[in-house]
Amino acid sequence: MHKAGFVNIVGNPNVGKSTLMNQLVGEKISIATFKAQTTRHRIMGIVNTPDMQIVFSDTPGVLKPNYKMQEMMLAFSESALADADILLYVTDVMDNPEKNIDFLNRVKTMTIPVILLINKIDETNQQQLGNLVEQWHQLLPNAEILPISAKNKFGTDMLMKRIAELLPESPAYFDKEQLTDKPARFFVSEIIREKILRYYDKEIPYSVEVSVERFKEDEQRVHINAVIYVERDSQKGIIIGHQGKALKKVSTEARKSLEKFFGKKIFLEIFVKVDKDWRNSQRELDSFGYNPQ
Ligand SMILES: Nc1nc2c(ncn2[C@@H]2O[C@H](COP(=O)(O)OP(=O)(O)OP(=O)(O)O)[C@@H](O)[C@H]2O)c(=O)[nH]1
Ligand SMILES: [Mg+2]
Repeated sequence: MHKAGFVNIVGNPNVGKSTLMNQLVGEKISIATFKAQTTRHRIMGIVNTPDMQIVFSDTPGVLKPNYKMQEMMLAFSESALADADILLYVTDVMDNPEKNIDFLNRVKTMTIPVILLINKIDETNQQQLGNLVEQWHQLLPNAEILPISAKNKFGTDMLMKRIAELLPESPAYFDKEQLTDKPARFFVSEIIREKILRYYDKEIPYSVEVSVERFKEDEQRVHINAVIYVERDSQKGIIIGHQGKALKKVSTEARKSLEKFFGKKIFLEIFVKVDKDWRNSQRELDSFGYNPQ
């Protein structure tokens, strides 16, 4: 008997969805940072064993859209409600359940197994956790509740065991060698964007998109040309920084991470361009790969 299915990870921003998926898959597939709205796409991470295939999907944190890109982000989160065999609803010990109550109410009516994960329990105590479990039990009476710490891998083995039990009987959906649904270029742009989330503040990380214009791989090396798109001229100046220092830092750190990711020497060239109001242009968003089904 072979089991396979879609295990979709949803929840409010910054609760640890991407950290969790990376731990469950055992690879750094999805970027995770201390800033909310890190994840913008639906990203699959696939766990394969001879008799099982678990297709995890990491999704953007649920939000109320203020511009078109955020509408696309929400659509990715919603798509994960449509095709899940098992839903992992992630919350953390600071989260406010009322924040996106409409989304939560949709989760409440789902008939598939829902596991509610209370993450970051390393940041709370027994009593507070007891209260949270009680509160969430009222909100999602049909969900199984599991307290975890994704960062410390606490509770994740038990979660994997439970997923394996709940997974439906099915042939594999993807090639058993496949680890994700995204191409190499996607990871290049995400790794560069991760550095931007880390090294710039205010609106900068949210005004940036990274596009990989050239990706040429041979035995020993990968040559990459990437463009950082910003919305305004002033942002271009901030990205580049005084005497180009800020961009140099991003470039150096991205190259190091890319070398780890690909296990090869990386030649990376990054350019900065202004693409006015790209976050509200459907055409630009399409070209950047925001295509929720
Ligand atoms: N203390 C603690 N921090 C955690 C834990 N899991 C994740 N974090 C931190 O929480 C922050 C957000 O993690 P992400 O995995 O990016 O969260 P996310 O839900 O994917 O966020 P978005 O993509 O923005 O919706 C990061 O700083 C993580 O290191 C945990 O178990 N304990
Ligand atoms: Mg994320």
